[in-house]
Amino acid sequence: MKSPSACFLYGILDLGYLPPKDCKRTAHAMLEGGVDILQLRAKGYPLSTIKTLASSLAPLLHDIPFIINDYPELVTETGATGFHVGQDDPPLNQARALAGQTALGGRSTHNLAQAQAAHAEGADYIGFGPLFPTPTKPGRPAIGLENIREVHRLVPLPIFCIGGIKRENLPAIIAAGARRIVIVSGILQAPDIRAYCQDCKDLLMSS
Ligand code: 3NM
Repeated sequence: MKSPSACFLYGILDLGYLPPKDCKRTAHAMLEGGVDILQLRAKGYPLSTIKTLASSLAPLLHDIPFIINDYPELVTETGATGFHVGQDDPPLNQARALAGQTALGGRSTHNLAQAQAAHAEGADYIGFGPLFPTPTKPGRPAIGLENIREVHRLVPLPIFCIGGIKRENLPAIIAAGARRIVIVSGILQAPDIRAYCQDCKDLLMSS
């Protein structure tokens, strides 16, 4: 299994953009395009649907970490690798108690203090954003590019910049200091998901 530090392009199967029936096909295209770590994000879906879907996706992923958003209690029974939680969710040690001690735990952070706190509580990686306003999390204030270098200086974890990232603005985000990124709508709305991921991965790996 790849460790988060070996991951650069983080993809999300977000059921706000695609129905459960399209997840396998989309996951394949993302993996072919070089996505290194994949999350299932299913806001508002019943737990039973998330459980069934995650269980059907986990075996496809082999050495790609498979992360479940919000539900650490589903990690073990679905065969996922880990969980991702937000700022309003319980401490990571509580989530790990549900997910199993070997589960990867990620936390969304929106400023430097939150990023340092996530490191202190034992997160395996963090999200840092949203860099730009995004329809995927409407109303969330953008934090811009100014603190990307500083968060990398302060926090010795894999840091995945997120929020409003597209292939088009990726060079500017990399120039601002990002090494790892999450893209949700850019990938899921691309006419050719495999090619889109490949382009983004090439940009990340050549930086
Ligand atoms: N978390 P897109 S921003 C799921 O800042 C999520 O924590 C964010 O979607 C955070 O690539 C975000 O479509 C949405 O902008 C990212």
